Amino acid sequence: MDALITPFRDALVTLDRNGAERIFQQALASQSPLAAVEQLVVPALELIGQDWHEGNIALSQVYMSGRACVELVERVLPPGDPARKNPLPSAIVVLNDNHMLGKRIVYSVMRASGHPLLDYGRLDVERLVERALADKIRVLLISVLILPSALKIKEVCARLKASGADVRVLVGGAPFLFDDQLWQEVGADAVGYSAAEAVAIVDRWMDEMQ
Ligand code: B12
Repeated sequence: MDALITPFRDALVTLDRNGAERIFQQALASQSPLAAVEQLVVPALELIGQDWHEGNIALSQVYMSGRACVELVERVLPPGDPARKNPLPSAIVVLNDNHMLGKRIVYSVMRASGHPLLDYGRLDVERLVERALADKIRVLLISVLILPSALKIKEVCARLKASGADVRVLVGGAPFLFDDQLWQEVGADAVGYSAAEAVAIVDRWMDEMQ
């Protein structure tokens, strides 16, 4: 799979959609859809982020690459699993920023694994706290990809805690990959680095919280 990452990245940044599609299909021939997404799409987008950070490509190329990946990934994400194992109200949200693909993947994989959760889309702190309290959310998944959004999680956790809500917060996204202490600094209960980890952590919490 590793050998496919660079050609896939190259196809994305040169807007070669057919090439990207071909390589994605090649990955799907030997991997499950989730493994293809996490081992090919995610690392290729990380390389693209790095390229942009180093000034080698334009933001428009990052944008087009993100869009192409959304289209490829949407087609293979699993549907919800009717065998529910999660009776506690749960939700997922992107806090403030505009990076939606990670949340989309985690949402689908959670649902496919028997955790039906509300999709709050993208909210700011104020509206997230309001909604989580109104829905009596017990497990809240927050996805962020830029550091300023990650730092805002601190306010969400503090306000939920101050209201006396019995809620656990699981966070994920790029800033937590760059700094492995950050999740504790923002007051979250756990961090996950992939959709599969999100499922494992929430599975464990469900046993502990019943
Ligand atoms: C595509 C992209 C964009 C696209 C987003 C399109 C879209 N609609 O999603 C566009 C072009 C809009 C964009 C804009 C910007 N971006 Co950008 N972007 C990226 C890029 C290249 C890929 C992101 C992505 O989709 N990855 C694929 C997904 C599937 O991966 P993921 O989100 O990490 O999710 C996985 C895991 O993290 C985890 N996960 C995610 N969420 C959660 C939640 C939970 C609860 C759990 C358990 C797990 C989990 O599971 C997922 C599946 O494996 C990243 C590079 C990177 N290293 O991530 C930069 C990156 C995130 N962007 C960055 C920046 C700086 C920006 C801009 C500020 C640039 C600018 N100057 O305008 C703007 C900000 C816009 C905004 N306000 O949000 C920086 C952030 C640096 C930082 N830490 O602050 C990065 C890291 C690039 C870099 N190396 O500098 N970007």
